[in-house]
Amino acid sequence: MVKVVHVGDVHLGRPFGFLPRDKAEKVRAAQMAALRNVAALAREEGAAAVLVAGDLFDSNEAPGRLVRDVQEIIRQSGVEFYILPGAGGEGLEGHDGLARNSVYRRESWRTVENAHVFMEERVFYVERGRLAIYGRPSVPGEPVLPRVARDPRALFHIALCHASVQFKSEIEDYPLSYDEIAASGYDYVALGHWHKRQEHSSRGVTAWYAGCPETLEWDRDPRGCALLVTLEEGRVLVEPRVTGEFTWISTTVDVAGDPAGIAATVLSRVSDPARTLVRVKLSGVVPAEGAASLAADVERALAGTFYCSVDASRLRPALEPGRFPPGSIAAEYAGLLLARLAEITADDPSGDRRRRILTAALDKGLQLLTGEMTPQDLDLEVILQ
Ligand SMILES: [Mn+2]
Repeated sequence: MVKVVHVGDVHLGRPFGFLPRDKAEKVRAAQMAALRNVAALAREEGAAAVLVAGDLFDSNEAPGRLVRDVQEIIRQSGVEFYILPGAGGEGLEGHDGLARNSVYRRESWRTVENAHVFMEERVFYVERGRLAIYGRPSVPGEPVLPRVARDPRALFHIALCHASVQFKSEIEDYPLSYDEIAASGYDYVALGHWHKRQEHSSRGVTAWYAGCPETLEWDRDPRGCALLVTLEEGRVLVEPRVTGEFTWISTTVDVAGDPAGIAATVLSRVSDPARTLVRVKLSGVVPAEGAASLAADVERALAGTFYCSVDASRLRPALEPGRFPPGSIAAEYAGLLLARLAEITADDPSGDRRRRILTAALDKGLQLLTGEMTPQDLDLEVILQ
């Protein structure tokens, strides 16, 4: 049995420009803490390696002090780190890819004996050759999975890959198909590039995105994780383990209630307000001039959270029956859903849920019908990279 810890997309040094400066600083410190948590997890589990599937840094321009701090965490961890640079080749943009100014070309990496970077396609052997770890830096227009020959004496074969799984046809940046995953024959493919934990195993080959060890934005994993991967003969076990410090919660609340009630609804989902970033999307119907003051009131009521952002852009004035021409699809659609909403009575036990669903259908449907939203926007709400 061999264990490894898989992470990716750490994005150390990210600016978090939407946050006030002092809070952005704290989230960057949490990213560093998450990296220490990853190392601690690997030590506690006796993992043979930490695999970083690209984007360890947010940018090749990472300040020298940040790079030294990261190297110090790795050096002191006592764990072997195998690091695939992010996408982007010579002369190409890329978070921490192998451009001329690549963060991995800095001399200081030579002093970190337990950091192993895939500067080209190659294989590293660990556990006295029992485990082979393959990687190939992603370059546009080229296959993303490593093709280097396999040593049949190794018991387990793992590939690191920074790519986009083609779960649908329009995905084009560093594409990786399910057929390629299945044909690769690896025991495990450690994927990076998408910031949300998800499985993309294909016909017997186990493949996962680990998401981010510290969450970077809303609508991804609420809390950052690493994947603890246990390889046994004929079996691969993948378990998420929390490494993140902050929780990111995004929620849509109907404005039928007052600001205190809205805040209470949001807070019922928050266990540690001081370590939670909350985004509240207000939905529903208000008089046009009331939207800004309602947003401010909700923000004040949630001041006990680490950070709170209230999005009032989805609020809309009451639908006027005359807005859409009679007989048009929009008028029929709005009329149908409004009639259904009117049928829900206060003593209906599932009324709140039904009201939320119907209101969301009304909002999204009318946005689609009026062209404010495209079907692609709806897709993106489901799977985000
Ligand atoms: Mn990334």
